[in-house]
Amino acid sequence: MAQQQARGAFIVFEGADRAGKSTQCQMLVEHLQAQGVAAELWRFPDRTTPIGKMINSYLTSQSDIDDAAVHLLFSANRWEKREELLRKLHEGTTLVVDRYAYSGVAFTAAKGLPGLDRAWCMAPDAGLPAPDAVFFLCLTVEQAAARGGYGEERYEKDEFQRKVLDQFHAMRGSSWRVVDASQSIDAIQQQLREQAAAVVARCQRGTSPVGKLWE
Ligand code: NYM
Ligand code: MG
Repeated sequence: MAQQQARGAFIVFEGADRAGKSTQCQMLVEHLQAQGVAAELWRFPDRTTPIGKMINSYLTSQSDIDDAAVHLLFSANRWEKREELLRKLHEGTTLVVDRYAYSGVAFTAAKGLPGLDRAWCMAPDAGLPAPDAVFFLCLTVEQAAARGGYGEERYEKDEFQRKVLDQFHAMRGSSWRVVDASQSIDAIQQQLREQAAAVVARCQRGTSPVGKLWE
């Protein structure tokens, strides 16, 4: 029988822009650390790497990159972090990750370009480590708009966000926990803490190896 090994949990936050992911991720990591759980906050795109710098320049409209090519850069940005991500998990560190491959698929597929359908968008991420849980912060475009204007980055427009949301909903799987992001920050955080505690405990028991996308 394979030896059971305790490891950190891989928790991903997804949702459209302005759903509150970054705030909630930050609060969850601080809470876990206060509970004595080794935990780190990660985010994709990781804009600090050379690939991430190209992505940042695209998102801030300092450069134009072909839609297929930039999709592959977002994916490559996850692949280049794969080894470190797995190492951290196996060292026992829980990773709370602000966006992952689901954003990659949703944002490109939402463009509705010929040839870049959902299956094409999913292909480059196949085989990446799969998260143990996806927390989907669910907010309608109207609710997001009521929070004030979007930022200045590419994709931050109502019509496009609506298409992104449709893509997220089409991808929702059984490991997704859908959280109503229109609640108060504290109410949302409370639910996330309970869900995260269960996932962290399951991974600490060492009975669930890290899976692979899109299995
Ligand atoms: N985004 C993010 C993508 O288009 N593809 C991806 O693979 C990922 C991870 O980048 N509007 C988009 C979604 C966001 C933008 O993300 C920047 P953030 O979380 O606002 O820094
Ligand atoms: Mg943003």
